Amino acid sequence: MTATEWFRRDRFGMFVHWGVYSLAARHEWVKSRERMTDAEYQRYVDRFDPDLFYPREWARSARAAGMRYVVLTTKHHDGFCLWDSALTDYTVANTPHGRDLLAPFVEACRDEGLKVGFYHSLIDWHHPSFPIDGIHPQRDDEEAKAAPRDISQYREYLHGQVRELLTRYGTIDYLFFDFSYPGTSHTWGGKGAEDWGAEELLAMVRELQPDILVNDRAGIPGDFVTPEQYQPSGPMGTAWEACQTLNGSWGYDRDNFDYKSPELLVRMLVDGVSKDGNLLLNVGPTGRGQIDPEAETRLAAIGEWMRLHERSIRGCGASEYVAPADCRYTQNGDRLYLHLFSWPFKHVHLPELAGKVRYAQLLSDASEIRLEEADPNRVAENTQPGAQPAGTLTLALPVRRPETAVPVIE
Ligand code: H79
Repeated sequence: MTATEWFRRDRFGMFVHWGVYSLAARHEWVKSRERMTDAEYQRYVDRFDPDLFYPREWARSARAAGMRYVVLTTKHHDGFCLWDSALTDYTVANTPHGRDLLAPFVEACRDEGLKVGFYHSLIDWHHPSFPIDGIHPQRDDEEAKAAPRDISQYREYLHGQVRELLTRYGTIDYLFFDFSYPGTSHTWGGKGAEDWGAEELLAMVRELQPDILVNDRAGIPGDFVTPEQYQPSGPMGTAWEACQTLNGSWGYDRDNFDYKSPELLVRMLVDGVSKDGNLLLNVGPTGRGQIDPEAETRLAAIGEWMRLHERSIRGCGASEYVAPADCRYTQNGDRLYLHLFSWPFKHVHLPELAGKVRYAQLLSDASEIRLEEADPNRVAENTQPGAQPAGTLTLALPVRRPETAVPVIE
């Protein structure tokens, strides 16, 4: 199986944003938002002691939710490293916890049969050679801005750290670089492929991990695209993945209760698969290392849905047929799954499917759904309201929506 094959089959992964910003508990951009100096931010580094870090529990939660890969932030924009890098002291080794977090994470994922992904920030708000631009925490510090900063030194550091990540932990299946922001240089002092040495960086990545999948945010094409909008881009057939938060923040955000409902999260997954895409759904564990109950509740609810409907997600992709309003099709071979985002009254009419369907059933309980095809000779003369055009297949649904229902038709 090629790398892209597992990715397209699995469809659903867990994103984990975790670092010293989890202690601030008010968004992973807190250092930039509040324009903190390194000295001010140090209070979190000095107190990072995740005594409830049980990666096996993360992996079990992911698996139970129907996810098949997990992507952890090795370093976010704040520059703090979750592993004991030889290239900086700004790591977990110099916190009260004092030891590498990536090895136990990778092992836990492997033990639970999950693919392993690393997120690595291209942006670095700690490295002394990273130029201060419009999103940097020190953007108002004239003295800091006046000092020369040579990005080539940062580039070397970036490449060296990625080499560590891809040589110390065995096979890594997936790499998410984040992010390039070229073309807006007047306001933001944008950065892109040349700053990161992206061509050379990707060549090294592929040499060290020949089967790895790399995203497209280093400013040059990768193996899949990561659109910010919930809409794929690129030529037909391009693998893509939407990454989404549970509550609008990636890092643990204690006072934010703006959570998406489990129903909405399932729809996001379905909508993506119906367009041939993946969903990487984020959790932000607490500074102690736990996925909080609000997040766990949602993962469990998605898992309950997946228990009954996994077949309409895993191994599925877009259908050649166009789904009716408020519906999505996902398809696997000759199995077509009709996801109803709202429950119609008694009937759902499927254009173009007359004569093409042998059998239909509810996926949740395997109960038969009866098919109705209008007599083609009568269709032409029927001009009553609600008349369906020739070629339409009608499914006779129960009037009341069953608890969870995805009709499947073959
Ligand atoms: O890690 C998560 C976020 O912290 C990080 N990517 C996800 C996976 C992320 N945060 N914000 N963004 C990505 C996009 C930010 C865009 C903007 Fe801008 C920042 C818009 C305005 C300020 C980019 C930089 C465009 C102009 C400057």
